[in-house]
Amino acid sequence: MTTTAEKTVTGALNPGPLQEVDPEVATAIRRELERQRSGLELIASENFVSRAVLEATGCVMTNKYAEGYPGRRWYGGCENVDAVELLAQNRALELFGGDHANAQPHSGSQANMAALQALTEPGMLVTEIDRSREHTVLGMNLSHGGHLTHGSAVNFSGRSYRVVPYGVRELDRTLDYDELRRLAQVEKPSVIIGGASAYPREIDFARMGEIASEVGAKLLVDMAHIAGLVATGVHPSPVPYADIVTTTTHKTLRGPRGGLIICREEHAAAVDKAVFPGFQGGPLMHAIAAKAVAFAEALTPEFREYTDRVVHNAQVLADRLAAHGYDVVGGGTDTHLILIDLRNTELTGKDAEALLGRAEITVNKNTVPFETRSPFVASGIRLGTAAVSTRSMGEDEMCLIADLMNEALISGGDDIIIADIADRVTTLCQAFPLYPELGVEG
Ligand code: DSN
Repeated sequence: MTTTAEKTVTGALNPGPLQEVDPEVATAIRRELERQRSGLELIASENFVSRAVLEATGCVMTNKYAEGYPGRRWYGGCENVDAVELLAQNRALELFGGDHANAQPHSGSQANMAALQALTEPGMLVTEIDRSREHTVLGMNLSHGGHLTHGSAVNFSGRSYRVVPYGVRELDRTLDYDELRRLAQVEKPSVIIGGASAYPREIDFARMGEIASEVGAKLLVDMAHIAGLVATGVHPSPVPYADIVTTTTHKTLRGPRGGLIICREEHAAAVDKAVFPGFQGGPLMHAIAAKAVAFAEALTPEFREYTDRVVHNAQVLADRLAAHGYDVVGGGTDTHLILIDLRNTELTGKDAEALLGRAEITVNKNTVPFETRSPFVASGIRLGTAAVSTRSMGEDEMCLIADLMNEALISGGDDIIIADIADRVTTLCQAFPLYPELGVEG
């Protein structure tokens, strides 16, 4: 016979720390913290969240089901999650303007699915045999800097709509708005999608809005990469010109992984319906709590200073790489992002990613405009300064990073040279500690 005390313990939550309960996962997390601390993170879509955002991401709201919206839930006990979701919505509108915010998308891709659904009439999603003109969407060509969800043939967007890609001019590899206008006039799309994931220059959303109006199309802007810069006015906002704006929350905006939609009042009901019950069930309330924290941080003057530094750092890094002879696509950058076309070197994007990785510099291979290689090999690398700027690195460090990258890229893969570069990268990173308050275990 068991005692009451024993019964309480049997089947109860194990109160032990992660290291004790699941040492394999704990070890992987500890190693990931160490990797982030000791290497240079130059992936343009990554960043490091604050301690407060991290804390909210790991909070007990992960336990709560809350299908529906604040005040209109399918479950009881939602008073606290209602409070954080309202904070997230209101802070998002304070940051970006617009009439309505939906903070529930689990990701940018799901935000884009919901936005496209909201902008197209029922029945406009097409089948393989019905790719007629009225279902057309214009989206930026993936290899010119667009995104999978803007019409790639392997994605829901390209499978569900008749997609006509637009892109950059061969001459200077900047967005060709005249060609976009011509395509819009010929193709008469229902929706034009603006925004990019590998385009370094400022995007003229006002001009895109004009083109959309001229042909009676809706404008959907995915500002995922530049959201932090838009929040502080460092990049012009799409919100005044677009019917719907989508974003992720974890890139330059420096929040938790997730998505967000801002829209005009006329689309609010359709957006909410498309997110839930259209594409998602229960929202991730811990992530929404962390989004609320990140939005509050982005409203501070410190965040404005941060975004200024992000762009300045990218410009310094781009200039120094150009001085080493690298071909900077678009002739430079107005954002956090740099795209290098390696076709004037012996290296593919895949080679460069691997070489730099061995030197503790993390980048991703990327296709470049007018690409001639497969996306698995690619002719370019994409860089971003959001994460290194969060570590407080500045001009001097950007010059050093460009020099170290160049040394690695011309090393021929020599083990001794690469090991020496990796040592210098680690020394640089140690001077800009990441999450020192988390200690060794994370
Ligand atoms: N995967 C993201 C990026 O790296 O840009 C976009 O979804």
